[in-house]
Amino acid sequence: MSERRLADLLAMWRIRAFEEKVRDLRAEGSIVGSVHLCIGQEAIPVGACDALEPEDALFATYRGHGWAIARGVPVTPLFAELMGRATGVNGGRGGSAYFTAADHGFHGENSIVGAGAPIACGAALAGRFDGSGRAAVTVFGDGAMNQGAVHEAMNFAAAFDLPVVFVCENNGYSELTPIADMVRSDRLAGRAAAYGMPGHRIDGNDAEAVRFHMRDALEVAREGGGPTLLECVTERIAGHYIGDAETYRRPGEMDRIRRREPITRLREGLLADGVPAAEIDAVETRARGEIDTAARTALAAPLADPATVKEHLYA
Ligand SMILES: Cc1ncc(C[n+]2csc(CCOP(=O)(O)OP(=O)(O)O)c2C)c(N)n1
Ligand SMILES: [Mg+2]
Repeated sequence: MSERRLADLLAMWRIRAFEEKVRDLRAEGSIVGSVHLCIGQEAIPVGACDALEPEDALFATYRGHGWAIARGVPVTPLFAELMGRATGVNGGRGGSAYFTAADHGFHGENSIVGAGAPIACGAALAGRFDGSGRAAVTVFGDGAMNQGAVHEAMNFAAAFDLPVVFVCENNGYSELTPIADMVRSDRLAGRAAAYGMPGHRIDGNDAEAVRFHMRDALEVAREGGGPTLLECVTERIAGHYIGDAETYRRPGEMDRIRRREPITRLREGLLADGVPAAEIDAVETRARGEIDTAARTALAAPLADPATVKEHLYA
């Protein structure tokens, strides 16, 4: 039992160490452009991706680095992508918010809020015709729940019994606006009933809880039972974007968030179960070592050649 949780801890540390390194690289100018970190939200991709099969299609948002890593995208070409290097997963053309890695079932980030949901319906529908048995997973935020495209996708998936899992990362904010200013009821999973599909509000800071519900939802989906909405309640420790002054935080909010964030909580659980502190801390050291090496390797690679700028363009 503690093996599984130590594996979750390593997977979460890989994402956190990656994100912290990205923050440093952005500050020193090795990464340019808009960057959104998922620090604090790591348990959702770690639990969810564990339940996916290689042929399943995942659609993430601009806050998608953690989902790519959990899906198995190697971190060296991922760093390289964010740094605009020729060795990046998309040759440095996608950057932080638009990369894709179809070889790993990661069908892209998307900076249009809620845009992944209808695309996931298309992937699921295509799977019905090509016989692949593929399920599709679309990830979006609490703010995206108010986008028309997400409503349309949920209704479409339900009406056609499509194998789609709608994963809402409810971190309580849309950019700088708290959810209480956006909706009258913040129980977002309850909306699933309106589409005739199951909806579950779960602890998004607990990878095991996410894995359990994801497995269940995928099983239903693969058996022809249609879509499920999983509202994963979490909190981001970083700002909305790098440079966000976070003046909207209430007094004591960050202290509360840090006490219940997934890595701290899992560490405390492992300690309570008698796992030695040295063994737990070695997990962080290992993850940071891997990430440092990957970042150094990526940084040493050549930048994308401007002469190739017109390649892969279709008009
Ligand atoms: C269609 C569209 N509207 C508005 C924006 C600007 N925008 C970027 S992120 C964001 C907030 C989305 O919040 P949420 O869905 O909760 O995701 P989070 O950033 O919290 O992960 C907004 C409004 C956008 N990118 N696309
Ligand atoms: Mg949000």
